[in-house]
Amino acid sequence: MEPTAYPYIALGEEAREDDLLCSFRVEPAPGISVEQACNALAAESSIGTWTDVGTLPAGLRDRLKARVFSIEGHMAVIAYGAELFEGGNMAQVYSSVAGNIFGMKDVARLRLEALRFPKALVEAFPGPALGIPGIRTALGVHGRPLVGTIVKPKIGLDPKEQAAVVYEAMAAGCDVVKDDENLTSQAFNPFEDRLKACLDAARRAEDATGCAKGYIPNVTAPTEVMLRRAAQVAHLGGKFAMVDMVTAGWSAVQSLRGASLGLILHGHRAMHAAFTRMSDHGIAMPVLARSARVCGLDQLHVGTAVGKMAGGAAEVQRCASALTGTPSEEGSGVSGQEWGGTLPSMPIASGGLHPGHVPDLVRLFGTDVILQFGGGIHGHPGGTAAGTRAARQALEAALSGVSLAQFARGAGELAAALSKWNVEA
Ligand code: RUB
Ligand code: CA
Repeated sequence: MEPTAYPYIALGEEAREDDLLCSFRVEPAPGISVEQACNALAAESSIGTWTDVGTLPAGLRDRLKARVFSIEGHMAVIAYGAELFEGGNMAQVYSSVAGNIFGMKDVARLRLEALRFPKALVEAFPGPALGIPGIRTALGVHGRPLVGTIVKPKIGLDPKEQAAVVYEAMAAGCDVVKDDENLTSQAFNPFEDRLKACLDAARRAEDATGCAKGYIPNVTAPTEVMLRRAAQVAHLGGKFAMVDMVTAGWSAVQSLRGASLGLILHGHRAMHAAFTRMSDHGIAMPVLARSARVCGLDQLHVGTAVGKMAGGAAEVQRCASALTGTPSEEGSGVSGQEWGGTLPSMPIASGGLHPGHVPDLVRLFGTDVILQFGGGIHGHPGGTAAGTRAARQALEAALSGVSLAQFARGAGELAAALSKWNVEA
């Protein structure tokens, strides 16, 4: 074989079935060619370093090195052999293919656009314990999106006040009610007191409505504390637990999943936009969504396209299909993923939503989605219960193909919501 200045470049080679594939957008630093940058990326993200080392025999390098097998403009695809990865260790995967490389001087900008796990690696993780079918069974809701709310204010209420909001929203028609991402166990609202009060509220709402309800407590904390809190949720008969998956980290998520408590695990993604938002640097959100499903989150925030948070329809749909998709729906190559027996996770649309957005959301997501309104329920002029009814009315309208304006003629809460949030109907 011809010695080459760029031993990690293997243009034209085929990827192997059991390779982990990454598609990167690469913007080399001034004076660096794209080949040189890609070579450096492939080396650093697999087995190499900045210079030749005598401790790396050529045979070992050739067996384990990552291979850049395609470069088209700024886009490069790198293949990593399965041997490079430890089964069931997502932190190790990210430390490899999404680690040091983002800080290398050879690249001015670098974005991991897509990541395909080899099937055997997917199967080395547990995946969701319950997934979409388990969520639907637990709540007894089939054939329509779930409706949920985040208690607002984000933080500040005491356990009794929090539970009163939980009850009001559930009794009026919310399937699930959750804590906000920065509510954990502050002095004004200790976790255990809140958990007991809110699970009691959920039970009372179940009795009042005859429908199953889910309170989603945020258990995010240092891992051992988080696991204690989650165990307490299960012990007290809760159905869900929420983890802030980015701030807590993949290993925390995996530990929660590994505890096998029988809970539906809700992933909030606070902080993701620090590295998902820029189109030329960071990690694309669908990569996180796919990884979250692999790790075993049952449901995950993926954006809304129409609400207050950044992220357009194409990105949101890619995230949703990473959670729910089968290989044929996800495409082939780096964009396709073999899922084996891994259950689908439920996408959550949340962030700045109000009832006026519902028809667009149903068009975007179909029925496998949780529509989650915070301000868009509690900010209703008639309060939480009226806001919940308005959201359910909007959903009924959208599912029956009736315009919101028309439906609102016989639904006062929806009419008030459309007027408050200036929905042109
Ligand atoms: C939404 C909310 C969530 C956002 C985060 O409240 O509390 O934290 O969903 O965004 P509100 P994303 O409905 O009042 O805006 O889901 O995009 O991560
Ligand atoms: Ca929030």
